[in-house]
Amino acid sequence: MKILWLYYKLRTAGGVQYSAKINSRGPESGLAGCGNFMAKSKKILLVNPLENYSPRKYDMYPSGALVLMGTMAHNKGHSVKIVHQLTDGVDLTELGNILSVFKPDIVGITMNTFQTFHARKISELVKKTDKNILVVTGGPHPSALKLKIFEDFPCVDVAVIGEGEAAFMEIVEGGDLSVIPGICFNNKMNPQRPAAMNLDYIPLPNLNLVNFSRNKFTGAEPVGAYPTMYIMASRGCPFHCIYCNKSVWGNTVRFRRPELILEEIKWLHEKYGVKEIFFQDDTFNLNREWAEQVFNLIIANGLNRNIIYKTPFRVNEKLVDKKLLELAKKAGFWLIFYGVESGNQEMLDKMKKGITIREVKRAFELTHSVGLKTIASFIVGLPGETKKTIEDTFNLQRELKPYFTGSSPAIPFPDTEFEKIVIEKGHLLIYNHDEYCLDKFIVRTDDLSKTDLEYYRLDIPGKLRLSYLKWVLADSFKNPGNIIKRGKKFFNLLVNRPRK
Ligand code: B12
Ligand code: SF4
Repeated sequence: MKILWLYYKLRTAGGVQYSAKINSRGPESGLAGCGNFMAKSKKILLVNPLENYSPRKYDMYPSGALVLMGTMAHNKGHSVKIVHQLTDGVDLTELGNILSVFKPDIVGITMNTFQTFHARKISELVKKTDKNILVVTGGPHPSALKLKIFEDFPCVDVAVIGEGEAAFMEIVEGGDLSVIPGICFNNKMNPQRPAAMNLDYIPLPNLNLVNFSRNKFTGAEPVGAYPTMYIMASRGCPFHCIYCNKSVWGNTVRFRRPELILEEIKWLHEKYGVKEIFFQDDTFNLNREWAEQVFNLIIANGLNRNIIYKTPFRVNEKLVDKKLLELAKKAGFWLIFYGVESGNQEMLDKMKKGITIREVKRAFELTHSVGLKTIASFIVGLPGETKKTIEDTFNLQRELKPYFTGSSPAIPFPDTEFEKIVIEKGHLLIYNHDEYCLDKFIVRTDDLSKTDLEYYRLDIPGKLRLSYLKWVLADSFKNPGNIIKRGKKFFNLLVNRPRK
């Protein structure tokens, strides 16, 4: 009777339908032997690949995806190892050693579009080491590419599309790959998995899995205090900016319970000594009532005394006002990140940003008036960009007087409207994701060539050197260890400016 009950529990746990027919790709698929997962503790290696091109020595933060899924698998009794290739200094040879010693059943690779080259190399290495290891990938890039991922990544067995934790746990627990919703397997796409509406299941992150205490993660600049970590307090965004890849969280916004967010803050602070938290939500001020609850709980629990916070807000008049900003300030927020993107209204309209220049100016004035610092972030090279629109951006940037600012080249991420536009217009200059990276133009506009864009964009920091220098000096006093790193960056900015 007990055995029957256990069997029933195993079949129904977490809504997972288990099947004996796990290895549905058959022995010739290279998965022979890895199907027999049921009721056995698995060894899972999770890897955050290097970026295609990166000047960085360390990751800014641990991969939220790997920490989340690693924690869930660890809590279920599986043996989990997480590798950040960059921060841990793990090249392919070292990874080969890890594979030989750890002998994982599953290797999970997280992948955004700037990590394709190394993600592929890792998947190839895994299959070369042992073809029975199941290679699973997920993240914004596979979620955007869906079935096409197998063309570019022949050594990947399973691609998890969108939100990954439920699907991944089902894979780990031995679910039938041919029916698990939300995955691509065997060149077929299984039915979509609906977005998780209740996010209460998200566990407290086990940062021991990434050896967080050694404090190598640099944080996203500017950092107000170390150690720094981030929290995703909500998922999804209802806006439709043409350059944004939303293939993971989608348009339906879901908010985590403020009490559980508070618990995560306490956990990060008490267990790992975290002193700065970056709420990286797409728009923290989308739901005013919820944001106020979070701020009030932080204040009521005294978590504004030893921890500081930063977060993105939208500038829209109906979303931001002085009262909200004052409450944020009281809750220990020191920096608000605004995605301004352009100083030209037509450009904002074309990119469907849903904001006006007037709202931008108003938000910056209000934010500064309550004593909060700001980041103004811009994109150069979206459709319609001209010399004049970039000049408008310089001018707005100077007028806003942000504490920190920067611009990124517009990147046509897969599955975005921007990608469709540049392909249609013949403005996509390189169609090889391995070449995509943070600092390179791969598009042109009607008016501007790639070289024009490079030149005019670097002129933006030219106009803003003073503000950057001011920040570097202030930060160097607070964190002397960063002086050399920042100095180099500033020097590069001055010297490596392309000349026409
Ligand atoms: C936090 C964040 C960062 C942080 C930290 C990222 C990190 N270490 O995890 C920092 C500041 C470092 C960062 C940097 C960059 N980011 Co960023 N970032 C985000 C943000 C806001 C949230 C990501 C996150 O942590 N979510 C929480 C975790 C739990 O979710 P997740 O990573 O998506 O993982 C889920 C699924 O994707 C899936 N999954 C992911 N990996 C795996 C692996 C396996 C095996 C499985 C089964 C499932 C799975 O399951 C997870 C759980 O549901 C997203 C926007 C967004 N709202 O998603 C952008 C986003 C991921 N970033 C983006 C970009 C472009 C960048 C940058 C390249 C540059 C930039 N301008 O921001 C850099 C470079 C990063 C790099 N390593 O190459 C893009 C990626 C687009 C693309 N197609 O690749 C996004 C989607 C923003 C956007 N809408 O355009 N980013
Ligand atoms: S850029 Fe920000 S506001 Fe625009 S769609 Fe993406 S997440 Fe939403």
